[in-house]
Amino acid sequence: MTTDIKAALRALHIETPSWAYGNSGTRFKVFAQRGVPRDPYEKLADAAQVHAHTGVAPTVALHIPWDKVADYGHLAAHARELGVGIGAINSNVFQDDAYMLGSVTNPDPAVRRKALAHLLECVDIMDATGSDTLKLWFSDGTNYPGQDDIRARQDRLAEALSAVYARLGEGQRFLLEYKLFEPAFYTTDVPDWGTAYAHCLRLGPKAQVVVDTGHHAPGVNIEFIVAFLLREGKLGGFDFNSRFYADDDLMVGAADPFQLFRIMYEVVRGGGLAAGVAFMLDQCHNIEPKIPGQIRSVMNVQEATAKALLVDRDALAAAQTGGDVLAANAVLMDAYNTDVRPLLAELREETGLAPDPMAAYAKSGYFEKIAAERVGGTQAGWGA
Ligand code: LRH
Ligand code: MN
Repeated sequence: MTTDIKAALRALHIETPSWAYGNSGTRFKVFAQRGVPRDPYEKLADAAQVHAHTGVAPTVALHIPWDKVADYGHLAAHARELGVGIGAINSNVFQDDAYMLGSVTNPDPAVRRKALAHLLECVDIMDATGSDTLKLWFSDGTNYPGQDDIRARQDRLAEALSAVYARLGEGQRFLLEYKLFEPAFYTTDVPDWGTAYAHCLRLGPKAQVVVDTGHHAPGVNIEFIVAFLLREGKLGGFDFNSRFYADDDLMVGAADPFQLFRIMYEVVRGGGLAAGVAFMLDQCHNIEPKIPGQIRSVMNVQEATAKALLVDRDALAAAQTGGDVLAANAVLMDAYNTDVRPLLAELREETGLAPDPMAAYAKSGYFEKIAAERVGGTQAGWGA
């Protein structure tokens, strides 16, 4: 049992987002922090620290144009030298003035062509970096009833998605991300898993859904969505974070570790650990130090996964089949209430890592080094 669990945990692959290493905030304030990267190369160097201390964060998601460089092949080679790889390429059709009334759903065909051109450019960047995943999130929506035709916008969205789908090469896929609201406050054109799923189903196997854990209405049972999409072969990945209210983008597992456990249990139960599901973090460390924030987040996913792997499936199945509600619930709670930190510390030591990645990073002196070196220039953030 433990050997298999350890093998599954060793194979866990958590992707960190380049933008988590830059400055981030809210409309009220973006707080600058010392040592923040000034370019994608420095972001990769910080991401490599997270992998060096956890052993399970070998790829980094890029966001275009935040991570725009002259030579993407050179950036990918630099990543390899650092011991990491380029993961999902994230498109950005939410920060250009042209997109005020939408990007691919905009009433103006010229704006739609501009947005589609960016999405296709992102596939070119996948080719140049060796990435096999394009992540599509559309801020598109409306703020007032009547502002635009809900059905016509779906037609425009479907047209753009078909064009991107047709451009995908061998072994490439796109993940369509949904979000209930924000920045639009009346309709959002991809507001929920059903809309994303329907578009992906119509397109084909290279189109899957990404579940951002901060993108649901309060009270939505996310693990049900996970179980359903896995069963359909349409769960492409996660944008992990946590929230108390809306799209807070806090550290995954920080606000609701039990929810993360329930989600990872459905992943384990549905064979999602070996189904090409991308476990990506999508977070903003507005007030906490960035690299330790990512290390803690990776550890939170590891702990939730270890607990999910500890569920006694036979006892659970017996209780479920026997209709023994309390026994079935107890099986899951036993796993959740198990302290898996000693198991993970042991696993790290067995793979030559320090048992406590947070302590190891703090002792490494890396922060002091980058804080001293990274003076001047423009710190990275959510601006191009
Ligand atoms: C939108 C989102 C999307 C990203 C952005 C950084 O809220 O979750 O995944 O492009 O955050
Ligand atoms: Mn996201």
